[in-house]
Amino acid sequence: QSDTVLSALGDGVLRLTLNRPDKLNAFNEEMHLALRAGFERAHSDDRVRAVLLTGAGRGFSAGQDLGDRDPRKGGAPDLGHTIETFYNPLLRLIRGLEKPVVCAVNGVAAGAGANIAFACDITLAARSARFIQAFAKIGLVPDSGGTWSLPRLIGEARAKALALTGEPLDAETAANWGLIWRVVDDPALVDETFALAARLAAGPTKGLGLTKRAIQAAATHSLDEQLDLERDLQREAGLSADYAEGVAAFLEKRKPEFKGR
Ligand code: T3D
Repeated sequence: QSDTVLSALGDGVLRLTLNRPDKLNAFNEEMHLALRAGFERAHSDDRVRAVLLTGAGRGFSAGQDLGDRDPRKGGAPDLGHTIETFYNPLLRLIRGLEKPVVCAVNGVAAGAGANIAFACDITLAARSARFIQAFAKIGLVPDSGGTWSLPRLIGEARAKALALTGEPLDAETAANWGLIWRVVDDPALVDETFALAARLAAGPTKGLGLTKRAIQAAATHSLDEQLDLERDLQREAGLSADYAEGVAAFLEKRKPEFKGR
């Protein structure tokens, strides 16, 4: 058990809080493993119906802990190995989780920290937050899916400008461009994102998970492939207990009680 990621389950929401505030929640190996364990739990624990990812202190995450990459302490590290061992599995866990992942960007999100926020399903940011493709400042390439998500979310021109300059982007512009869902006044961020995550967690999460799968698949599908996928997933959703409950509740003019099955 590591305190580099705080983990709390309530109202069906697994809240994962990056917790190295002195380092703006930069990733060291311990925090990577703790966050991975959190998302693995989200995959396997049926009580988890949604995840809320956020950071402790004034930052969301400053990406890789550069203190662990000090060239004065040894030879060049194999970053391909660290990406394969830590960042890529994390991205696959977030994208592959068939439950909503809400991200509350409470402050600066730099490097991998920014791109992890963009990989979540619904990302809200505090008005004071900013996003930085910090890789450009130290001679690296955007990772954590950044070269995939940025052009898809905001187009090649803006993606290249952000990635090549490393200029910070304020939260309001990030929302206007469609990089994130919404900006929230700083004091309201925690309550608003938790309320959203809890609302999703109380919803028909089986169907929400299938919806996530469908929208993500569209990135590589033709229209025909996507129509076939929609048919298959709708068949699966139509067999769920939540669908039966949703229709019954509508017809009986009452609030549905979804179970995520
Ligand atoms: O290596 C691999 O495995 C490959 C994968 C790479 C993925 C990546 O994410 S590469 C990109 C790494 N991140 C960065 O380059 C960002 C570095 N940080 C910054 O540029 C700035 O800190 C920020 C723009 C994010 C915030 O600036 P500011 O002025 O608000 O805060 P600060 O004073 O710079 O930082 C506060 C403290 O956090 C400070 O420590 P101190 O002086 O108070 O003891 C600073 O050193 C520390 N900190 C911030 N970022 C990192 C960090 N310590 C280690 N690693 C960091 N990334």
